[in-house]
Amino acid sequence: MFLGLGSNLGDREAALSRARVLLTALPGTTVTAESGIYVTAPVGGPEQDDYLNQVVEVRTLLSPYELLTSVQGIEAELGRVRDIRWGPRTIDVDILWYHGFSSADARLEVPHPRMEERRFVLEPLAELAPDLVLPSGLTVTEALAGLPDQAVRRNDDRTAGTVSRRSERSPMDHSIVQKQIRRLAEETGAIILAHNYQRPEVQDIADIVGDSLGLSRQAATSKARMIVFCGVHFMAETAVILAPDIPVIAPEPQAGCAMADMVDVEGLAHLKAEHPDAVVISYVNTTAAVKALTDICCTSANAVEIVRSVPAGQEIIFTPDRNLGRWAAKKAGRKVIVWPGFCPTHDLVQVEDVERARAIHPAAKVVVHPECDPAVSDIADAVESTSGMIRFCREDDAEEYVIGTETGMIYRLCQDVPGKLFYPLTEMAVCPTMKLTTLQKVLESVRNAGPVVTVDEEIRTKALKAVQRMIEVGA
Ligand code: A4P
Ligand code: MG
Repeated sequence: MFLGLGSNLGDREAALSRARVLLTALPGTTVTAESGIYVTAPVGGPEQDDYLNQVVEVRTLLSPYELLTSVQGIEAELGRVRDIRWGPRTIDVDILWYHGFSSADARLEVPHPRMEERRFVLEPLAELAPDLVLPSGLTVTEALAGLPDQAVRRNDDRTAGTVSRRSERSPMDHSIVQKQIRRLAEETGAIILAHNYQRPEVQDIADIVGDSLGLSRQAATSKARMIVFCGVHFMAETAVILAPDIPVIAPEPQAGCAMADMVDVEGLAHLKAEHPDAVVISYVNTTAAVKALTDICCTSANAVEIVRSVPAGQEIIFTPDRNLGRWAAKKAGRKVIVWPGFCPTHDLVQVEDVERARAIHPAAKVVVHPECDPAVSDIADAVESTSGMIRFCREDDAEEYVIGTETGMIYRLCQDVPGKLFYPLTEMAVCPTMKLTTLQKVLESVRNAGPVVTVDEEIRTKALKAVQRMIEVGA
């Protein structure tokens, strides 16, 4: 996404700088590159002072209209008054370009209809994206060559070094800590596993990124001296269940799973007593203690298959996710008694989000996770686990996808399925505990070889049976 910033009233430089800070503070948004700042003579409008103009590149999980509302909020906060069209302004933030989106709606015209005529836009844009092809079919460089001269000058008299240049990654430079972690991991023989929902900078230092079971399977066959599991607690426990001889480290021991905590041993024992012949299927998103009371585990990738594997006529209890349980039961054509748990992050996705996403991205397919409400899954183009999403988007012939799962998955898909576009179904889908694991915590955990996750041996052997049965059905 490219935004044009302009100011010709008040402290112009401070306004541009403050706008960049406020952009970075928007949810799911980072300024990834900034052009230099240009002093430009006003184009159109009443007689007014020179402008300072700049173009910034942002990555955002906000939809185009959410971004528009947000930038108008920033303009208001910076004292923008709209009295005369093209009149003097403390700040103007225009959405020049939103990848994969175009619109002629007067509320939001994208690409910006006047950008090709304006040197004060194209000169700074050329620093960031000279080869970007504009609606006329010309690249930024070619469009600039055909423009009449306008008084536009790069403002290089600012203190040396303060003019930012294009940076490939987010403005927060993680590279030093990342190098330290990788060096320590190699020295100590640690393998770092990261879930698809982890922060991008944590995914980047992992040996393997994947879904919870895929990662635990890696743990089971690993020859590493220790396993650093960047995810949530039940995932580290599952690794301990499968790889009891290797210390499993959880960099952030407070990172739990709200859904896993919704089913407790006493409650499940009670339900089992009411249905003594029922087969208990538990999603891997459960504690080891609940797994120990379970006959067979499942993941979102194999839930349908596991439900189907239960002999017809036998009762089934499904814990803890009511959404996954109902969806799998429907697909398998079976009746299940579902535990009323849910993932708070997926459960907030609504049918209206799908309708809105389809209106904004008409060419995109909507792919959601089965932890979403069944009303959402029913209208999606595909319902897939996280590993299933990667496979689906890679093999499918569409070029754009709206993704209904935790937003960390967008980063994963961009890495694993290059050349396609991914939008979050809602930027609200952020798992608070998945994001607790920071690079700093990973560094400390590798350095301290702790905190180590433990599982009582009796519970572990019982839980292992439920996990192994699942693996046997899969095989
Ligand atoms: N709107 C439609 N499309 C967009 C978009 N892509 N980005 C709607 C942002 N807003 C968009 O915008 C008016 C309405 O346009 C908004 O309510 C929004 O829903 P505004 O920012 O309030 O008004 P404006 O900036 O005065 O108008 P506009 O049409 O955006 O003007 P421009 O094209 O930005 O021109 N000379 C120099 N040297 N430097 C400048 O920065 N800027 C202008 C304004 C004129 N001359 C200039 C400069
Ligand atoms: Mg404007």
